[in-house]
Amino acid sequence: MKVKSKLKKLLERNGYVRVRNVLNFTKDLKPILNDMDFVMDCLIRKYAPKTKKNNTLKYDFKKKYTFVSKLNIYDLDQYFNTRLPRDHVKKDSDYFASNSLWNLITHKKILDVVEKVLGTEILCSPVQNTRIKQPEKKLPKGSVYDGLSGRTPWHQDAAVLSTHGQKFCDMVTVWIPFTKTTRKNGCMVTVKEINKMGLLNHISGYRGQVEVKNSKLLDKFKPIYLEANIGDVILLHKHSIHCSLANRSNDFRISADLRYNRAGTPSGRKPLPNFYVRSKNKNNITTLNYKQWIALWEEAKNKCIPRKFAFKYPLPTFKHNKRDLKNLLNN
Ligand SMILES: O=C(O)CCC(=O)C(=O)O
Repeated sequence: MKVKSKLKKLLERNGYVRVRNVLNFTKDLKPILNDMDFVMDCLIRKYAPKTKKNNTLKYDFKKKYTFVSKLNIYDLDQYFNTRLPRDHVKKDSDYFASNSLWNLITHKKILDVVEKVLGTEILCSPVQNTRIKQPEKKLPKGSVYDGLSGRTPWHQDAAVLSTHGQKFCDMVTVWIPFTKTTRKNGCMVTVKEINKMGLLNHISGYRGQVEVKNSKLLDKFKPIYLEANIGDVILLHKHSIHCSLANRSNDFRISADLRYNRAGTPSGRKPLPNFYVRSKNKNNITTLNYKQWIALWEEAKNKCIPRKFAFKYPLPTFKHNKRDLKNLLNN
């Protein structure tokens, strides 16, 4: 059944929609920050010098994170993200899968919004991130263009899927701020209606970041700053070209980006968990609670260990540069 909602129309036309006041900070978001705080405590207990442990465990969230980020923990972001490490998946590979995050992923109010775009048959996509961004001036130089802790380069979300997923995944991104997000602290930026260009050629940045080819050309378009209040969510079309700015404030900017795909379309990240979160047929919903969700990730891990990677995707590269932004703009 084709979905006909105002929201979907807007998303397909503009490439983004800001939906106001969907979530409640105390009930829906703060529990996730609390769980991240717990993860930081575990990391401090494991990695901090003995003499500093007791004191730092009493720090508040931000001071603690700043401390933890200086401990030189390999792949620190992994501890705050619900995904397996991209490479070298091992039996003890850790990931952030708390009950609070499960509650967010399956939140009725989020699914009500998603249903207006994808229809009633909705799967949770394994392409999801949390992003804890310190003021850019506090970041090590190498992390400034790392999208989980620094600026995110111009890209389309469909570009980070398998070739099959790039072609056939019907997906929507739900971006959720845990802190008020402004131009100053690094909100996302997009260009209205640029999603209509379809999937473009991307290149790999200096740290493997996925970036639209010739992205400098986007500077000449009028930017749409996707500022958002706590409680709002921002929806992105899979072909929306977007990036995020530097955090030039003195405070943290924290967000999560969840994704959902329409049942019957591929996730683009096989064999990672891709399960029904809403369906008219209740028998389709087989992952009913947090523990079953973790079991799916552990099952996926066991499939990834022998092949040693969790996901790989070829950058979209169409022949003869025909999908280069540069060429499309000249047409
Ligand atoms: O939050 C950010 O910095 C970027 C998010 C993003 O690019 C995405 O969700 O696709």
